Amino acid sequence: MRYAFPEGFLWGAATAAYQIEGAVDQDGRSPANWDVFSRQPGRIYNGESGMRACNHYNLYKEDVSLMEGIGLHAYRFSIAWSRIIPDGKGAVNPKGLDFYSRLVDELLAKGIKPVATCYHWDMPATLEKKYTGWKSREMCDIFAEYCAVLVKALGDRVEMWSTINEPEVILSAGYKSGVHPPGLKVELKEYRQVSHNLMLAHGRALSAMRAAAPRPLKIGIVHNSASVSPTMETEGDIDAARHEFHRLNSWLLEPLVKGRYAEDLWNEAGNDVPEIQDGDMECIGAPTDFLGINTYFSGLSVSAKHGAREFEKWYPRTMVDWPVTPDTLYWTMRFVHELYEPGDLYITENGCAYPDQVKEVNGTPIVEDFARINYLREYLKGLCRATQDGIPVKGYFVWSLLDNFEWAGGYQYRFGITHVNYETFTRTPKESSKFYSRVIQNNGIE
Ligand code: IFM
Repeated sequence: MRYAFPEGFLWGAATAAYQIEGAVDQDGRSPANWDVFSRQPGRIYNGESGMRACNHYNLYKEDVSLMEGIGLHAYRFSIAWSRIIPDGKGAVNPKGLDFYSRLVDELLAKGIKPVATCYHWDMPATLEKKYTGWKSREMCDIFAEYCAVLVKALGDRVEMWSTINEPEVILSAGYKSGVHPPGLKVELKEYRQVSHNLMLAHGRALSAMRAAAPRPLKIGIVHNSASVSPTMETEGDIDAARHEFHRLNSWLLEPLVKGRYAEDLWNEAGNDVPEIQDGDMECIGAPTDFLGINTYFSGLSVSAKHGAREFEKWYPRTMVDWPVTPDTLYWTMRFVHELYEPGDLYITENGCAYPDQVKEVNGTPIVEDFARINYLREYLKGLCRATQDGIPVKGYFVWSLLDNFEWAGGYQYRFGITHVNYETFTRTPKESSKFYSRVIQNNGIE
């Protein structure tokens, strides 16, 4: 059986600045919130940080060659704010911009489409300190200014942009569990205010980017969905799963597409709702060109009588202890499309972590990550089914091109289709990168 994707389907790989670049003191970059946070004892596994990471900042040409070898159509990367505007606002650092300009040129020279994210969790430390991150509404315009600088400089060559990566993780990890900067645990009302600020920052950035762009661009946002799949494909299970999906995702997603908060969730929030100013909702709900979804696993909504996201404990797990649930991409795309109708959709991240190791066979280093191949194959079958249902899924980005710094988890989790030796920075393509290469070549799965 062959699982064929629509013609023109965009196959890519994703990374993020702080997770791969290293070179934290180079070319005028100022300290980022993550540099400061990583230095605090007990924050990061093994006391690690992104200080060296994969040294992509200096090895970007090698990394683009790797991409070319795989046959990637597109590369999704993020931009380090502290390289571009070291003080957070005001003066632009030309050397910082120049790095991304060279990266983009290198990609284009190899026929790879650059896809840029303005904010994937790292901001200048001074900004975070002054405003306590996204707690302050003032951050919205400061962020918009930074995004406008980016499109002014790179918009002639980078057509596809997202403003913010995973608002939900920024909120839950930064302001609820405190395992990411700024390391806070705030009350629910304040939490919702931070959430509102973040969405407003997206809206303000969107309009500033459109105004500054040298040509029409495709601008969206990337949401990490809390996915839910029905256990059986009965009407009852599907309805229960859709309902649960709505409960878990609509607080952030409905304002984006409808310009208002979901009524049932708003009413349930009682007094813990954010303060909204005139014009906020129009700004948040301004039309985008696509919606990116990051998803790795789903909970199973067993049936209407359970009606909650549950995790089946006997499912196989990846190293991060996330269940392997191959239907995830199908149901996520279907529910997002049915509930929000956002137009073009992309899977902007999907993948898995295993403790991959390099071994030598006849003098050749190889990494036999067969569990990842299995994961990708089965998940992609689900995505293919979504395209066959007519859901407008336009592309897929595997997470990640490289093993990298997995935030509070440090370097223990290897998500890459390329192995990275963190001492020598040697890259070794894993067997999964060869599998992925064939998927791209065939535009489908055999
Ligand atoms: O590494 C992260 C990434 O930065 C955001 N999405 C999830 C990935 C895996 O945890």
